Amino acid sequence: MELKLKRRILPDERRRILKNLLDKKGFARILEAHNGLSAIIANNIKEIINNEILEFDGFWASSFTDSAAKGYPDIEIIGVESRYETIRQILNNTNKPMIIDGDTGGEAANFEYFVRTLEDMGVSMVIIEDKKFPKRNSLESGTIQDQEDPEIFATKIKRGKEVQISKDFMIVARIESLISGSGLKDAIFRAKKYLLAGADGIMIHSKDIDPKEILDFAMEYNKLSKELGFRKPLVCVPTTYNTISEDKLQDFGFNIVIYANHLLRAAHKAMKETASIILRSKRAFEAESMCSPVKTVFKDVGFLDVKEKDMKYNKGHIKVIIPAAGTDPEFDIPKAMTILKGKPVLQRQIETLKNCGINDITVIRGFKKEEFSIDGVSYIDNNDYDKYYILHSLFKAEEQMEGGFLFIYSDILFNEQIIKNLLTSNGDIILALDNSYTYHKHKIDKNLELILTKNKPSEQTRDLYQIENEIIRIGRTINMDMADYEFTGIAYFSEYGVEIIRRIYNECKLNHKGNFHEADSFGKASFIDLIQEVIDRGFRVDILEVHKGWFEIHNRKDIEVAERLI
Ligand code: SPV
Ligand code: MG
Repeated sequence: MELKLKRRILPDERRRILKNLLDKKGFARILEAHNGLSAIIANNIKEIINNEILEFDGFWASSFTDSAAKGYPDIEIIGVESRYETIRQILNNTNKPMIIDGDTGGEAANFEYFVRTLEDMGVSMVIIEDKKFPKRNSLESGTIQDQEDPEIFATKIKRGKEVQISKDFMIVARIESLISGSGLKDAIFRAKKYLLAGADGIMIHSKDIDPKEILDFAMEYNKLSKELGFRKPLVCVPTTYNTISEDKLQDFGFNIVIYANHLLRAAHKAMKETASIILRSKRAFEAESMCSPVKTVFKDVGFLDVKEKDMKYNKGHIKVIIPAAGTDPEFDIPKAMTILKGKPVLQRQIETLKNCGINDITVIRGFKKEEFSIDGVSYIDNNDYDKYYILHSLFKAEEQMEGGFLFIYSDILFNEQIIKNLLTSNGDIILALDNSYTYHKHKIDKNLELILTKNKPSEQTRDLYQIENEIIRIGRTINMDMADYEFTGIAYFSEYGVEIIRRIYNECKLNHKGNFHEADSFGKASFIDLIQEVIDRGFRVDILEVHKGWFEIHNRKDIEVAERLI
């Protein structure tokens, strides 16, 4: 899961993206945003069509939607500080470029300060319209649409350009001649004037449902560009003439297409319908399908990241699941209850976990469940432990997995550091792995759970930082000489990690037939068989490399060794 707080960019870096895009690709697709939430949606939405990833290249801070979202008409009524607040919300939640609808830009000295602040914030472009302050929105017919004297407007552009200090900030002149009724000729006359005053581009606006008048302008603009010997980006806002495609607009020479108000209008319609359904139904049930699930909103605004991190760093809240239901022919009691220097293995595990501040521990019992006499943990039973092995024991505690958990084999001893490192590592599924067995592998008579990783472990014995690596194969049948690591029996699952394994487990439970990786059947599957399935389905399984600090009780001989070690 991409953490929301990682979706960041510094102002200088963000500001230059739009100019680079226009220079390289010659086209940008822009969507309106009017607050943090709409910006999150505009920033992150992606569609894949014919192998092409489609997304928006940046945002339009519309004066219409910023005003409407605050309950005002679009008449330059909301002050500049209020505009900055909306812009800040959008910038804070995104990492793409931003174009500001600067209305008329106000009086020239005001505009200079506006340019200064927008440039500082990392905005890429401001578009100002050549109307008299205070303007009226252009889309409503019958409103007064007084255009500014072209000379005065050109001076405003020039003064704005003189204030900017970066190379990348752009001031675009928006021409309202087609809105005011002054016509194409006036529009082209103004375009020339504004470009010569230093405008970095021209936006031609229209509220006709037929794109003809803006296409005519585009053709004249191309001629004008030839005459001037340079061509600056051309911008349009296809709100009313919405049947023409981006491709066609591009063919006519448009470089930026702005979808200027759609997220606000969509929200407005959905809000009205939802409110009315609740009123008519006298309850909210009927409105539910109109609404995003609460969790989706939580996820988009980063609340689930917070929850996950709280869980990870506030160690007391991480849950632990220890499956201990199975049998081992060498042992006549559950291995977890084997006494090591007067204390059962499980008791020692619990003490280590409690020393790490972890108290929420669930143990799955099965074989000789009456032997489990330790307090301070919750027990769940897998009474069919002889038919359904460890993986199914784990999933008896499916509810306890919610939000993320630590998985620990019941027959291992480990120190606090492994747990602490696991809880502060990055990844949604992380297995703690050790490669020290490679130094004494000739002496090993056990069936280890071995691992192949994407990158070979470093020869270096000491490293300051954990190395990033992922598992590609896990199993008991991997050749010991080929393997990179041994699984310690300790793993971490984030909330998203849990979502992955739950989905896969439940789907396999319904549909899987025959062998399941190294198990004869899904019923006999082990934990590592599920991990292999997770990897085969394309999910990443990270590693935490540990050197010593843990010990597994494989057989009776190990008890003596463990007792010596304690
Ligand atoms: C806006 O989105 O605020 C605009 C475009 O200025 S329009 O509303 O079409 O005038
Ligand atoms: Mg506007």
